[in-house]
Amino acid sequence: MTRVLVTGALGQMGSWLVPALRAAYGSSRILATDLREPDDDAEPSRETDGPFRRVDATDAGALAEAIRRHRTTCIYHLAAILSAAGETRPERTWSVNLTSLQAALEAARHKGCALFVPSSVAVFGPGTAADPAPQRGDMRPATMYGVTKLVGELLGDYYHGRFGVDVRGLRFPGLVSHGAPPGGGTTDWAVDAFRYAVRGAPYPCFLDPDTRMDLMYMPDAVRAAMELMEADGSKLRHRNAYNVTAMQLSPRSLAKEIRKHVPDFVLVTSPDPKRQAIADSWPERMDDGPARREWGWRPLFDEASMTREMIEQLGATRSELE
Ligand code: NAD
Ligand code: AKB
Repeated sequence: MTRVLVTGALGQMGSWLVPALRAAYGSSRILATDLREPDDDAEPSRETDGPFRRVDATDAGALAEAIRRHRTTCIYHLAAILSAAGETRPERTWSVNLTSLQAALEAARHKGCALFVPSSVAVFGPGTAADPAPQRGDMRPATMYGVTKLVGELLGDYYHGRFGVDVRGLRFPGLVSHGAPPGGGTTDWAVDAFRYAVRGAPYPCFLDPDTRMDLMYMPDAVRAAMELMEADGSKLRHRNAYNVTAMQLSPRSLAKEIRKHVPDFVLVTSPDPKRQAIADSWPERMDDGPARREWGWRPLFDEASMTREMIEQLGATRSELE
């Protein structure tokens, strides 16, 4: 019987993954955990509709205890500091991202759990082919976040080969969603643009409008993670971690698509050289051929269907965004 513990469950991805896991396996079998408590002032939210426990994922003892008490069979380890936030505190990013990962790997090893670890397009660096970045290529990330994600992939391979732990991972591109806002990434512009658009406000974009980036709508990302964890392990040659992708957009092309729904929407530039440098160091598109071949990955959302749904959903909660 599948019983799941999710770390970093209150973040952008966890707030979608937890409800999807609860729908698939039953609410009581999914324990959501995070360093922070759910917002008491918020409406009863999807991520708190089931068991929640405050756990610092860098505390190996506390994490192992939560895993034991929940009788966990599978861990989704989402807790991390993302790229832009990571560059403001690189030492802390190393410490949080890798201390928590090692705690999750050790718990998975000793309790016999499967483990999902999200990686990122950030594992690639300026030396990688930009379009497409291969599944295996030049991996010299220019951010501390990317370094921790690449080390995480290697650790996953090591724990699988050395101890037989069933660790699996995906290299996500920038994830776009409504609900919990993004937490300090370089691809946050692709969410922010929608939030400004539904408020009728011009969006001060921190990137050059022609910077093309690899993106995916969150429902596809959540489905990818769950499908990978259900896939036949004997077929997974690149288990830590698969490139996955859905669409490639620049701020200018996304603004054009948004204007089909919000004709007055404008994007103004408000450059941030630090985040621009990070974006410029990442590939524009990843080659997701191995994911398609080895476990049947296919994205369902493109630019048009994602934009339609984002505008509809954010428009319905417009007053909360103001
Ligand atoms: P997020 O910043 O929105 O959420 C991270 C969550 O982790 C937060 O709720 C935070 O409170 C929690 N956290 C931080 N430190 C913790 C600790 N020590 N113990 C427990 N919880 C802690 O991030 P996200 O966008 O939801 O990303 C989830 C995962 O997916 C991360 O590993 C990230 O690297 C990866 N990823 C995300 C994207 C994206 O575009 N969002 C893209 C690629 C990969
Ligand atoms: C970030 O921008 O840091 C994340 C990511 C692509 O990993 N969205």
